[in-house]
Amino acid sequence: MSKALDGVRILDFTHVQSGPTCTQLLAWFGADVIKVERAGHGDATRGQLRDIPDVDSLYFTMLNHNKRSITLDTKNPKGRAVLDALIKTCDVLVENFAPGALDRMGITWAHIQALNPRMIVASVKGFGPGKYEHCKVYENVAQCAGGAASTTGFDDGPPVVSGAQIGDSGTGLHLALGIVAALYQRNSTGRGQQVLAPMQDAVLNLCRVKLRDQQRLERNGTMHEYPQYPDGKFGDAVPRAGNASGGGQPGSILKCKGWETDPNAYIYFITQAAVWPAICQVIGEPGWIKDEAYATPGARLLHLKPIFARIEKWTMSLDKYAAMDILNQHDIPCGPILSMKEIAADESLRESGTVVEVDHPTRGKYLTVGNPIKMSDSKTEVTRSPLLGEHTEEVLRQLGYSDADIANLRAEQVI
Ligand code: CAO
Repeated sequence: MSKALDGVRILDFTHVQSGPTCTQLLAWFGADVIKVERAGHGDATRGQLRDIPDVDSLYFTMLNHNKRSITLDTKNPKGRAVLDALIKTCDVLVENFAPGALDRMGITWAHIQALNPRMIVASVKGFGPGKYEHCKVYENVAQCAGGAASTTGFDDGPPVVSGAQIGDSGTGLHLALGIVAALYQRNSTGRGQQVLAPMQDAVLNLCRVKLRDQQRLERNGTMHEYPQYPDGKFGDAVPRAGNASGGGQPGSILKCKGWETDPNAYIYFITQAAVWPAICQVIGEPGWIKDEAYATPGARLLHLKPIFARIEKWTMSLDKYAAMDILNQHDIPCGPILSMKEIAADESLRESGTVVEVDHPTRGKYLTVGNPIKMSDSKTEVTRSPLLGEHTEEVLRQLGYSDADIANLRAEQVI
């Protein structure tokens, strides 16, 4: 079966997490991704958070599937020549170096354009143009600068960063979309272009609803779906909303049976207006269906705390899966709080290829997250990440280098 991005060649100059998630997605869609790593060192994540001595870390292997790896000292003139040859033959260069690093290597936009005017150059940076454009940025910095941290957590606690890597993997997703859009536009223009996805901007895009709420707050001084309503106080910026549902359907995380010992014995429960009568029946409060204090969504907003306290009395009598089974029978939107242990064992996620077991020559079998985007005519097969420089000779031969050239480059530690 063909793949969506068959024939697309990616010069993958990415490292750590944000850039590699982008090129991994492109590889899963069928692109030939050639990861260029520093000779002798490789992507720093190969050695970070290792669980097995001298073996590529899960950090690296889980971000670099389906790629080829070559080592190259791009600051050596002979290494630069190899890089230039790659620029001439690839469609896209993806990088997430610190600001200015590519220019310092001599790989400017003008240089790339002169070699290959069809090349798309895609970059992740921490910030876009402006006062912070020269800053190095990691995940949590982006979550803080993009508005996620100030709006996450509880009202009486400090800002909180999310376990979801919205700064790194979230930006990688944004960049991948920019790249495929640029490839599509190139079909009609014949030209490459620069694609930039700043991490702050990507996080803000994912926090769009909070900028919506900032404006609602400024206009009305209150927001009725927030836990600060009706008893607490609002300040002049969007407050942290705990586990309140961000939309117009109030929701909360509620304890289930076993919560005293199991940190994940909880369920997310949404009091969707359409199923309010069913909720009342299920929890044993049929009188609430007609009671004026509870009958309408507007009235309920004044009583969310006692409503959820009553629902929790019911959820605490059941384990989260049993509660989910009953609620689903009534179309009441809910979801169990799943631990990573539970997700790793989830049969549906395994069947769909979102949780995949991969075999690696030095580490053995490990679990990874496969392609979360499913396409009917471009199936993803997850293959292991490459060893450092595993494909250096193969790629150099494809570029026309002879065995003697390759031996010389190796002797001079360029590869
Ligand atoms: N051969 C020779 N030199 C190479 C090379 C190669 N193959 N690959 C990289 N280098 C060099 C770079 O040219 C750079 O040299 P200079 O500092 O002399 O310009 C140097 O290696 C280090 O690159 P870096 O500054 O990007 O790396 P760092 O570890 O200091 O910083 C990070 C890491 C992530 C903070 C920074 O790259 C960054 O801000 N990137 C943009 C934002 C981003 O993607 N952040 C998310 C990372 S995932 O959490």
